[in-house]
Order: sequence, then C-alpha cells, then structure tokens
Amino acid sequence: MLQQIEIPVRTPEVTQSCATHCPYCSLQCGMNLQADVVGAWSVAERAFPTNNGGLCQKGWTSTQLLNAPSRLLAPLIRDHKNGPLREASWEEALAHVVSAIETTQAKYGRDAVGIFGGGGLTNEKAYLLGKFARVALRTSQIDYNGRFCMSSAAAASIKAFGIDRGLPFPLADIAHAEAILLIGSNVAETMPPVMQYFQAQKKAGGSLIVVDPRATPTAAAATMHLQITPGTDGALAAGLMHIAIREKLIDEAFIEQRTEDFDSVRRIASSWWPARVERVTGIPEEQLSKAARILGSASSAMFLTARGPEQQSHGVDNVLAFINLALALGKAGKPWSGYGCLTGQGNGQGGREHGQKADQLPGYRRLDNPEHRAHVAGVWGIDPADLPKPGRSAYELLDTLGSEGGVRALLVFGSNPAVSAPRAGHVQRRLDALDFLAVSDFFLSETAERADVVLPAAQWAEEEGTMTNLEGRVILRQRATAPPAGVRTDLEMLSELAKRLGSPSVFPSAATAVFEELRLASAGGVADYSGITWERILREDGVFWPCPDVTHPGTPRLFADRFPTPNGRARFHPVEFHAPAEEPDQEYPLYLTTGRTMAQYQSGTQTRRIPELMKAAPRAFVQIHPSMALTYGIQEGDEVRLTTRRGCASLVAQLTPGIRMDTLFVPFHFGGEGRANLLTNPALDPVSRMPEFKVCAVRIEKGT
Ligand SMILES: Nc1nc2c(c(=O)[nH]1)N[C@H]1C(S)=C(S)[C@@H](COP(=O)(O)OP(=O)(O)OC[C@H]3O[C@@H](n4cnc5c(=O)[nH]c(N)nc54)[C@H](O)[C@@H]3O)O[C@H]1N2
Ligand SMILES: Nc1nc2c(c(=O)[nH]1)N[C@H]1C(S)=C(S)[C@@H](COP(=O)(O)OP(=O)(O)OC[C@H]3O[C@@H](n4cnc5c(=O)[nH]c(N)nc54)[C@H](O)[C@@H]3O)O[C@H]1N2
Ligand code: SF4
Ligand SMILES: [Mo]
Repeated sequence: MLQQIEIPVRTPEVTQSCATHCPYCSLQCGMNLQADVVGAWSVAERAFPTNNGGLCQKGWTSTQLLNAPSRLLAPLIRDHKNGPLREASWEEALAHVVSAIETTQAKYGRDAVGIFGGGGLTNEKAYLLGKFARVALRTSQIDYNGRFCMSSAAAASIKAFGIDRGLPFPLADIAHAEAILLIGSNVAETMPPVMQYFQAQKKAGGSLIVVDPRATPTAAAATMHLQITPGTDGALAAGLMHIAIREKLIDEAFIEQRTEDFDSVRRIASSWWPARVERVTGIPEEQLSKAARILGSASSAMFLTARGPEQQSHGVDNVLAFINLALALGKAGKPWSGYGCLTGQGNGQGGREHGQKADQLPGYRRLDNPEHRAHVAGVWGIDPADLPKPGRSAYELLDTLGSEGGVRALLVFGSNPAVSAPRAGHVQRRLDALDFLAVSDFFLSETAERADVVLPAAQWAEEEGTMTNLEGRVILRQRATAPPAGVRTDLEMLSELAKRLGSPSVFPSAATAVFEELRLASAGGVADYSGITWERILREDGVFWPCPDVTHPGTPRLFADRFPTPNGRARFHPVEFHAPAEEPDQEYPLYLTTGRTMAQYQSGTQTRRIPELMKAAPRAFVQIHPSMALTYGIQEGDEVRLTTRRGCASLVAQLTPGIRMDTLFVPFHFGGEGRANLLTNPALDPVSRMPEFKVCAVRIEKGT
C-alpha cells in the first residue's frame, strides 16, 4: 500500500520589496516587486492612482522576463557578414561598434550612421539617445517606433490645441463623463485596468460609444457599437458633424469664445448627409443620428482615439475630424470633457518629448527653430550651428538602409522593426543590406538576429528611470535588483560609446544625473519638466507636466482657461475625407486590419518568452467572419494564406462572428511567416509619416 507522504508547501517569504511600475504599456500600472528567500521575484499588488492595484496577465507574469532562459548575458559579435554570432567581451563589442561608426562616417559622411529608438525607453534613455545622435554622432538620422504609434494624434493635437499630451486630464476623469466616443481602441485587451473607469462611467448612467470594425471585448462593454468599415473614420466624423449642425446641437457660444475657423468645417460637413455616410462607413443612419444626439446633448463628453483611426495614411485628418466634432459640441477645456489620445508604449508620451524623434529636441522643442536650437546647444555646451537638421521619419529611414545616400550603419535601441515595421519583408532586406547593424536588447529579437553586434541590456527592474504615462504623469521606476553580470544599462552603453567617440559633451551614465540635465534642457519648453524631482514623483504619486518650477503643483488638467496656441483659441481644420491608399478589388477582395491581442505585447520579443502568455496566445491567427469562412471552405483552426501586394503570411483561421464580413484581422505579435507586417501597406500620412497599418486590401486562401 502506498504511504501518504506529506509534501511541505513552501510559503515564499518576502525578503525584499520594491515599489515600481509594469515594464509594458503606457498605463504603467503601479506594482510591487517582491523577492523571496531564494531570490525569486514575483509581482504583488500596489495601490497606484491609475490602476488601483489592478494588472493584466502580462503585468502579473512580467518578472519571468528577468531570468528567462533565452536572456542575453554577454555581448555577441558576428565576424563575417554571413557567419554565426559568438560571445564577446564588452571591450571587443564596444570597440567594434566605435570602429564601424568611424569607418562609415569617414567613408560616407555623418548621416550614414543612424539611430532607431523606442517608445519603451525611459525619459533618460530617450534624452541621451537623442543627444548621442546629435552631439556624439552629429547625424540627422534618428527616429523611433513611436512614429508607428501615436504620431498622427500628436501632430493633430499640436495643430488644433498647440500641444500634444495624450490625455489632457487624469484617467479617473473618464468615470465622470456623461458620454464617451471611443474610436478604434480596444482598451479591454490593450489596457485592461482602464476598464474600471469605463465601467464606473456606465454605472453612473453614462453612454460609451465604441467605433471598431470588430465587436471587441471593449465594444461588448459599451452602450453602443458602431461597426465601421476600415479606413472610413473621417467620413464618420464628418457625418456626426453634419447631424450636430442640422439638429442645432453645436455650442455656438463656445465656438465664438474659444475657437477659430469653424466656418470652413461647416461647409465641408454640409455634404456629409447621413445616407452618404452610411454608404461609406457601413454604419446605419439611425445609429449615426442616435450617436450624434447622445454626444451633442450630454453635459460632458470625451472623444478618445487610439490606433484604429490614427494608423492610416490620413491619420492626422481623422484625428482632426474628431477634434473638430469635440470643439463644435463645446466639449474641450471643460470638466469631464475633451479630446484625448490613448498613447500605447510604456513611455510613448515621454519618448516623444525628449529628442529621439527626427525633428525634435528635448522639452518638445524643435530642431528647425533657431531659439530652440540655441537653448539646447547651451545645455549641451556646443555651438548651435553644430546641431544637425531634422532627419528622415522611421519608415523612410528604414527604407534607405544600405542604399546610396542612405544610412549604412544603424544602432537600434528598444525596437524590433523586422517584425513591427510595415512591409516587413522589404525592411528585413534593407536591414540585411546594411554595412553594420548593432542592437541593444534583452533577448535575441528578430532584428537582433540580423545584427553584427548585439549588446545585452539591463531590464526595467534592474535599473531606474522615469516614464511619462498616457496621462502626462511622470512616474519613477525604482531599481529592485542588480543586473546579471555581463549585462549593462543602455545609459552605460551610450555614455561609454560617446566617450570613445571623443564627444565634446559629457554623457552621464547615472539616470539621476541624466534627469537633472533633462530638467535643464526642457526648461521653458512645451513639455517642461524643470520642476519635477524624483523625490516629488515618489511623494506625489507622479507629477503631471508642464511643471515649470519646484513649487508648481504640476498640471493634471490642461485648457481650462486657454489653449496654448498663439491667440489662446483652439483651431478647427477643414479636413476632407480621403479613402485609404488601397481598397479591395477583384484580386484582393477583402480589407485587412491589424492590431493586438491581450496576452502578447508588440513584436512579442518579451511576451513570446513567457509560458502562460504563450498558452493564452500561442501563434499568429487571422480573425474571419464565419459566413466568409464558409465561402472559402475555411474551418476553425485551418492553416490559411493571406496575400497582399507586399507579400504573403501563413496564419491559423479563427472564426469570429463579431468581425465585419468584409474584414480580416491579424495581430502583429509574431515572427517568421506569421508576421502581419509581411502584408501591411507602408503608405504614409503626409504630415505625421504614419504608415497605414490599419487598412489594406487582401486575399485569403486555404492552405499554406
Ligand atoms: N495586449 C497588448 N496591449 C498593448 C499593446 C500590445 O501589443 N498588446 N501595445 C500597446 C501599444 S504600443 C499601443 S499603441 C496600444 C494600442 O491600443 P489599441 O489602439 O487599443 O490597439 P489596436 O489593437 O492596435 O487597435 C485598436 C482597434 O482598432 C480597430 N480598428 C482597425 N481598423 C480600424 C479603423 O479603420 N477604424 C477604427 N475606428 N478602428 C479600427 C481594431 O479592430 C482594434 O480593435 O496598446 C498598448 N497595449
Ligand atoms: N501591423 C501592425 N504593425 C504595428 C502596429 C500595428 O498595430 N499593426 N503597431 C505599431 C506600434 S503602435 C508600435 S508601438 C510598434 C512597436 O513595435 P516594436 O518597436 O518592435 O516594439 P517592441 O516589440 O516593444 O520592441 C521593443 C524591443 O526592444 C526591447 N526593449 C524593450 N525595452 C527596452 C529597453 O529599455 N532597452 C533596450 N535596449 N531594449 C528594450 C524588447 O525586448 C523588444 O525586442 O509596432 C508598430 N507595428
Ligand atoms: S495594462 Fe499595461 S501597464 Fe498595466 S499590467 Fe497590463 S501591460 Fe502592464
Ligand atoms: Mo504603440
């Protein structure tokens, strides 16, 4: 007989705890990291005023990243172009990077060396990366993945309001809005803890109208779902404006007192009668009228966009069209009202303020403005004339790699463009055409796999630094533990490279010192951080910029008295609707749209290494309506092949009754043949240079 053996259950004893934030999205949920007696880290709840203790599955499992078996623990070098990567010392790796930079610049000029950054980098890293490009390399060729993220919303906000801060109010205000139009955002999967505010808003009797081609979990939680045809957001906004004007729902007094140029918009809206809008958007007339009345008669209303309407070749116009609507209804600069963009990456907001964007200097200053150049050059101790001019945007930079007059040597910090850039097959070939590629990452991403030098970076729990969340709240990630031996922080890498390149300015490697410099560089700029200190951030649960001095309380809510435009008024923009760059035809009869799923993050470099997340979302799939699947003889779980004018991808069919009949949806988190971006169209918005990730024409076939 078997004897019953008692197995002792080990209750992990907490020996260390550190209050910090999640490594992933722009919500930057507060969390505690805890180490038990054997030094294993886990995540515990922390009351922070954004997530109030809530985390999604990615946050809960994030400490598994720290000791994932595939973590890079030493630099890697490739001796010959097609040879294997081998381990190397830091001395050898850094010397190799420096010599490649010097050789390339000597042969082809300064602009032949480029930098590609990321919106997940801390403010300190984004700042030092921008300074590294302009001062140590003196190249104009720097841009970053934020260009693929919220650049359209940023450009539109600057045009209309004179400032770009994701949300002009704290998240908690959402719970108080009487009506909300949520356009192309699937927060229930992309920022699950935010749902608590939408739920509270609904519970208080508010209306939540979700605009999405799919009946997402977010749409399921709404009071109304407008199931839009991909790429027609501009027509929807014009149609809602038409009804608002016709039914006298607009706020004439607000338009008169706080805005300019409404007449141009009124003219355009007159031709967007509901029947026409229904034809273009697929949204029934009754729903259009109902939505317009809800928004127009509410005492407060918010208009929130995410990537749905923004990642289009007319993304800026789409956002401007919704801002026009918010202004016409008098719903901006008032309590529980306004337009906001739900930024995406961990530091999507701060990452676009401090200089890794092609046209930008710290504090949201501009490279083409002589006063701005003089201020920042002063902080950096260089002649303003030595600062380069604005460079190419992200896709345009990637498109020139290895070509005549293009970038020949590229350094990547915090991005995986081989998976996440549009037309990824082409981008991959451009990466391979480079003379030299260096990548700093925690893991061997699909981009790092192609590098000549891979630099292993410390992770969020092993270093410190500030991030600016989607509300414009600057928060602090504290260091819980030391990085493994053989791993360095990005700041240490940049500091050492700058020194070896003989930079005329000092590049501190401590985040505290970099933040002090950032405060000076941003002083007087639009995104003014000069009054923010790390002590204040900890004491006050974050500080909202602008914060121009240490006695200033910070600015949770913008626009109460005026808009930061020269005359203090918000500006209407007469935007005409344009169809997407590519529409379905006989050869490619369906719309393809792309986006996210809950359990995976971005290009998947991090989340594809976590077993629980792989169990929840194991591989690349395509959502297809069951009736459409029937037409093609496709069943749940079948291997299918998608083809567009850019290329093919192999995916598994997921029959989804909630998607439009004419639309397929593919998440972009997977590598290899399942990459959504083998299919996407790099048609760029003329202003923001955002690619059209959200719409192209596609063909589907059974089989691989
Ligand atoms: N789980 C998870 N969460 C994330 C991320 C992640 O990778 N995974 N990434 C973070 C980042 S960087 C970002 S930017 C955010 C993005 O957050 P979201 O913008 O919420 O995410 P997406 O899935 O890209 O797009 C949102 C929705 O737009 C819809 N859509 C597609 N085409 C159109 C269209 O033409 N018009 C309209 N109105 N809607 C359309 C899609 O069906 C989708 O449901 O998420 C952040 N959070
Ligand atoms: N088809 C399609 N494509 C899209 C989108 C879409 O909706 N559809 N969305 C676009 C959007 S919104 C975004 S934001 C981009 C994101 O796409 P990517 O730029 O590829 O984003 P990540 O996968 O987060 O890549 C970050 C990489 O850097 C590493 N990393 C993270 N933090 C750090 C750090 O601090 N230091 C260093 N050295 N490395 C770090 C990670 O391990 C990872 O390999 O994708 C875009 N691509
Ligand atoms: S919602 Fe975003 S910040 Fe919060 S736990 Fe999930 S991934 Fe992390
Ligand atoms: Mo993003």
